[in-house]
Amino acid sequence: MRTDPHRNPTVPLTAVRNLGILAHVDAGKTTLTERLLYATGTTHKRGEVHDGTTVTDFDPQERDRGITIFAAAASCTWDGHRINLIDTPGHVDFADEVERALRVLDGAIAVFDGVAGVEPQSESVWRQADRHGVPRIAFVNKLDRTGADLDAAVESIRARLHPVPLVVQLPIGAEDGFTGVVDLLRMRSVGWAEGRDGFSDEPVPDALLEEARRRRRLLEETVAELHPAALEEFCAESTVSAATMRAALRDLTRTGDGVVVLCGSAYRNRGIEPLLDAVVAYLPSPVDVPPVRGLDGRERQADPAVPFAALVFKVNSTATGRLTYVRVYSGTIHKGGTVLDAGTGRVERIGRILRVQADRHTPVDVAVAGDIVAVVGLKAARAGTTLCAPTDPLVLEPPTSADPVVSVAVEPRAAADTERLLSALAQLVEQDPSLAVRTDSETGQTVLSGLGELHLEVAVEKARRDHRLDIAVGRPRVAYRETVARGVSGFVYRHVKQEGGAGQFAHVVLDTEALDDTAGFEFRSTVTGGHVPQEYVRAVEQGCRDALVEGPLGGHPVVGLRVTLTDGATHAKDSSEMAFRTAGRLALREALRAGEMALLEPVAEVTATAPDNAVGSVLGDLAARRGRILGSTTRAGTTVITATVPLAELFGYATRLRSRTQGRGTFTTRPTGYAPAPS
Ligand SMILES: Nc1nc2c(ncn2[C@@H]2O[C@H](COP(=O)(O)OP(=O)(O)OP(=O)(O)O)[C@@H](O)[C@H]2O)c(=O)[nH]1
Ligand SMILES: [Mg+2]
Repeated sequence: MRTDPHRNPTVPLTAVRNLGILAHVDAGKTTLTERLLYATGTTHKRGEVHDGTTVTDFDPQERDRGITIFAAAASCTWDGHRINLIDTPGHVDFADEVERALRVLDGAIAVFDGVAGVEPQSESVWRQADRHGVPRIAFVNKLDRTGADLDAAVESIRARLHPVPLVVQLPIGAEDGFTGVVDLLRMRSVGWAEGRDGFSDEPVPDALLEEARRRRRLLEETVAELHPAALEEFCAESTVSAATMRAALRDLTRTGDGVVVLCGSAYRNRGIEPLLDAVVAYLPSPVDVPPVRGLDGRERQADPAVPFAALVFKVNSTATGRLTYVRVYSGTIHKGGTVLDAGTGRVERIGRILRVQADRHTPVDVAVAGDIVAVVGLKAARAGTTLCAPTDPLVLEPPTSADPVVSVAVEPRAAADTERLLSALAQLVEQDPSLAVRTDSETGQTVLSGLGELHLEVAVEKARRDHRLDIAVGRPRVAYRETVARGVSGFVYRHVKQEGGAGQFAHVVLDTEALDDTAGFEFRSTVTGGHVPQEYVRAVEQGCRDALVEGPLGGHPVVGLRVTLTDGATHAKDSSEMAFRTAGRLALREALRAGEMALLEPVAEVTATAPDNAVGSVLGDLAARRGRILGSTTRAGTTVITATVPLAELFGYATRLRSRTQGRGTFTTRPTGYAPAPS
């Protein structure tokens, strides 16, 4: 029976599934989300991305651009379970939005394009999910497309992502003639008819029986190899029952040793109901995942009766007020109740609690462990803030955010709008922690930084639209770093101030050297004989960290450096932590100047696809952009080229690739860190 999720707030925790939809850009996440909502009776018409009518791509820019930019939540009910979904963006510039969503999910559907298989960003989000220990099932989408091939996609999952694929369906028909699947667990044929809702469930047609039996056998053998109970049954009975298989597949999903693979076509509405069954059967509920742990190591069970703890993963200012999206991990909150914002240390009142359906919200009175809701009334909470019971504080680990690598100067076209622009930018940064705003100390310009060209373009456009501002945007620039090319040893620095009053005395001796980890900073002390007491050593380290902010080459942050404090001296009266911190800062600044520094620039891995006749031209262009070709593969008249290219050379690449390939080329990028820049 179809039920309204909002009227069914009291499903037991074991029947809740919090899951994300993850994939490379354009794999079909939003379309799939749309179909999941439709199949569960949550919506009554099927929206399309290209018409701008989907539930989760509701932002005007998402509708205009046809891509997902912001993670959006929606929920539906299936077979007595409440499924809370988060549709995530696939474009790499919004990877931080995915990171924040992953932090609060218990499971995920990884979507793959049935033609392309595993694409670069699917690999990246897969690794992100690995890092968060989020169990997944795979959905190979777009089987209706010309060239779609489930087996090839499965092989690319095995080769590039490494879990053992556990394929539980056999497609019936191919490409335009793809009409259904054989369910290899139940050995039934499931079919979908054009233009009709629901599905047929019939015996496997004779023509497919042999192939279906072969694949079922293969699945049994693979599962038996990985799962002791399945192995036992397989040895005793020389087959594995559907019930044992289901239990084994659930276990393997949770451990990540295997990944259940289903297939279908979201666009054609095929394969959706079996996917919902698989979500319920294999993905964990909030009580199946390990309890959350505070930074102090204390654990909290997913239990409505224990003290409240929740993590904020998104903040959004809307016309109706400031919405704070939270995942409740433990306890219960009531409308009108109070919570402690662990970030500010202030107790705040929960004005309202909303169950979120993309851009529509339904007020509810309570939210319990396992829920994902939005709350109104919190003033300062940001993505990453912990909310907890004032009587029982706990701080959860916040999601990490990547460092901005691209920046643009922004200014209002009308000088009178300066204040409004600054407050619009402040609001953007508050909602998206991977954006940063600063004033350039040399030019006085306001500089907005983010993760990529598109990220900044979207941010500026949002400020334009939401605040009706006319904004001029400068050329994008990349963020450089500085590192040590040649260190110094035994660098002596004396910080002495002794005119009147309390003086300052700190004497330090430093070595500097390059670190293999080009992103890191290491500090150690080899001082002997108590020449520098421990608390002053710490102060020197702090001072060195202060100095890392601006390197000698161009004021860029310094990375890839090890500093060793080898000796020093104190003064009985005039030494202090402050004096040693200052000495550490000035000593390192001078030591870096005395050695040799190198400039580093951000580099990205580019994966470009081009029709065979344009490959030469695309390669030539990449070379002109200081690209280093890593490899290329050709399949069905299309060549996929991978190369590393300095980010600074990639501005405007989309337009160039389009013109060199008559609009048929596509590309994606993935940041890979920093590399030496030409001087
Ligand atoms: N042929 C075919 N096209 C599909 C299918 N699923 C999605 N598409 C189309 O693929 C395009 C991208 O779909 P989206 O649902 O926006 O993909 P997405 O993964 O949400 O993309 P981003 O959010 O931008 O990363 C749209 O034009 C869809 O209509 C499918 O099963 N078959
Ligand atoms: Mg999308």
